[in-house]
Amino acid sequence: MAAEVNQTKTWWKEAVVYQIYPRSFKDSNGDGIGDLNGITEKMDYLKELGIDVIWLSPVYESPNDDNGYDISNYQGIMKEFGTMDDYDRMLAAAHERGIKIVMDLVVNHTSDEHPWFVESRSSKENPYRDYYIWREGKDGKAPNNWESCFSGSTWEYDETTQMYYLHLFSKKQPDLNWDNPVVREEVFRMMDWWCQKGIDGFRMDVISMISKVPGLPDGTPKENGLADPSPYVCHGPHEHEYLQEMNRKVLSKYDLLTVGECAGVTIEEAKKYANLDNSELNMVFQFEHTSLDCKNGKWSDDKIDLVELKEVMSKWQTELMGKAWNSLYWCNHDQPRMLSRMGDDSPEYREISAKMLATCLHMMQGTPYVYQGEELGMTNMPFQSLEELRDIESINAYHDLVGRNVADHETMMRYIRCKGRDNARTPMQWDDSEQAGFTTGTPWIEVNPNYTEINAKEQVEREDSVFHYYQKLIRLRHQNEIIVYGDYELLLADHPALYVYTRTLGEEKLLVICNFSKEAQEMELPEAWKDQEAEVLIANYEDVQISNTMKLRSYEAMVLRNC
Ligand code: TEU
Ligand code: CA
Repeated sequence: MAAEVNQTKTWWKEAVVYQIYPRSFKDSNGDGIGDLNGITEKMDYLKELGIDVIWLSPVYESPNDDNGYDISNYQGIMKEFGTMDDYDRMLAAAHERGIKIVMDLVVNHTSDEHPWFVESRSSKENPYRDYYIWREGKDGKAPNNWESCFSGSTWEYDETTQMYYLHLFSKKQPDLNWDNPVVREEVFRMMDWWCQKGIDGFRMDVISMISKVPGLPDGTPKENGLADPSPYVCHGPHEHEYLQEMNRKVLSKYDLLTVGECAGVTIEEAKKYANLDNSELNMVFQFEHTSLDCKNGKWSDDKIDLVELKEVMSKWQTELMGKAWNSLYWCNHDQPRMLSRMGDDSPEYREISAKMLATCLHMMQGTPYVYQGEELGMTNMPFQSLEELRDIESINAYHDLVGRNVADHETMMRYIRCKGRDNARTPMQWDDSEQAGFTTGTPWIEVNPNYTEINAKEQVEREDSVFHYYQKLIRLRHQNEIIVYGDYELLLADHPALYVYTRTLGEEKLLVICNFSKEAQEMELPEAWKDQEAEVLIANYEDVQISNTMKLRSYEAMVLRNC
């Protein structure tokens, strides 16, 4: 039976993960850049929050073209972040507190400054040549019409050998050639080295793109003449074969949490990646719910529609039930802050709507991920000028779209305020002292001016804060198997303002009610809940009244349990 399979108990199904973007978390030495010693300093804060696992965004040596997602040495630490000794101390500090560490594995590409690429580009005969994807030009132009995720062609011409190399991201991120077995062995050896060190898992960056369709065919061009390469690079012909090989040779030898970042993943594909037979990964990150506001393209100010959100979330909840395991997230370092996106970041409703969004996600089936600052209700940043931006994706898109007159400056800045990745990358707001207590120096990216109201110190001290609400949600998950393993069912699918669902485990039932709107809403309790005793497990207003006709206030959320 489906439900039974999902109840096979494993620690990573019961865990709550906290994502750290090290550059913006805590600076320990005043150079304006977050670092490993800063993370170690804050380990007790994370312990207090109650999380089980840290997903550490890349800390490896990197020229930082894409903030560490361009790696030049997989077994060395970025100088700005500290040393390998600092890393070992951080890992020990985490383990002492029962917190596990999941490393970011970025192996679709390396930095162009990685010694492999330096060798590879030096001559056609070099033994490292086939570590990357080199092609001859076509009629003096790029080998095909693919568009990079960071604007422009995916091909860069290299003078030395007069050929082009493929880069799905920036030109400083050449794609590795996974069809070369030697490349796979190198990657597996490196992964094993980290496992031997005692790490607890991997978050695998764009792992769905490692196998490309042979021949690298042209795609359907858009108005700028370039094409989305996704059909030829996502879940390619050898994708699952390579992951199974990785699983056999590395993952299966350790007790790890593995999550694949799988752009473009469908339910059918997810069932292969995250199959319960454990032959590939534990779970994937899907992007359907974070793409709902990209109808007119990513760079627009479209909004997420609640009915569509419910449809997408519910599809993943129900269709993976008993077949594969879900990950749950609203935020990460590539997404704008969910509070600004789907909640209400005005001073009046900020906390109540942050708690509502958290309730909605944390009561679902899957492993929840909390992105740094989300537990404080951190918001998007009011970026005004190009100079304030640091993200290569936003900066390149600005030059591309403004350059081609597709958008003017004001429009583009508005889009970036809605969708830009830097929204998530402003420094963590620790207290109300200068620079939010993040650094004693000048931060590498500006602090959000709202740190005087939104900061960790104030919230840790205040019982009814967003921080304490997240703490309670995490504790509830640890204490109630139904939150981890219960079946999910959506109610009121077409309601434009309410997200209501149940969880069921044996005789036990939860009813989750979330008002996504500022307006008050009325709702009839489902028949099974009418005139019944029910316990309020958690709620974002203090004085909850249960009645057959519920009156829900602005952004009100609650979880009821049958008695
Ligand atoms: O992101 C992959 C990815 O799909 C992103 O390009 C995403 O579509 C975009 O950022 C949404 O705005 C991963 C990392 O998470 C990201 O930080 C890196 O820049 C990228 O891979 C390249 O390594
Ligand atoms: Ca520092």
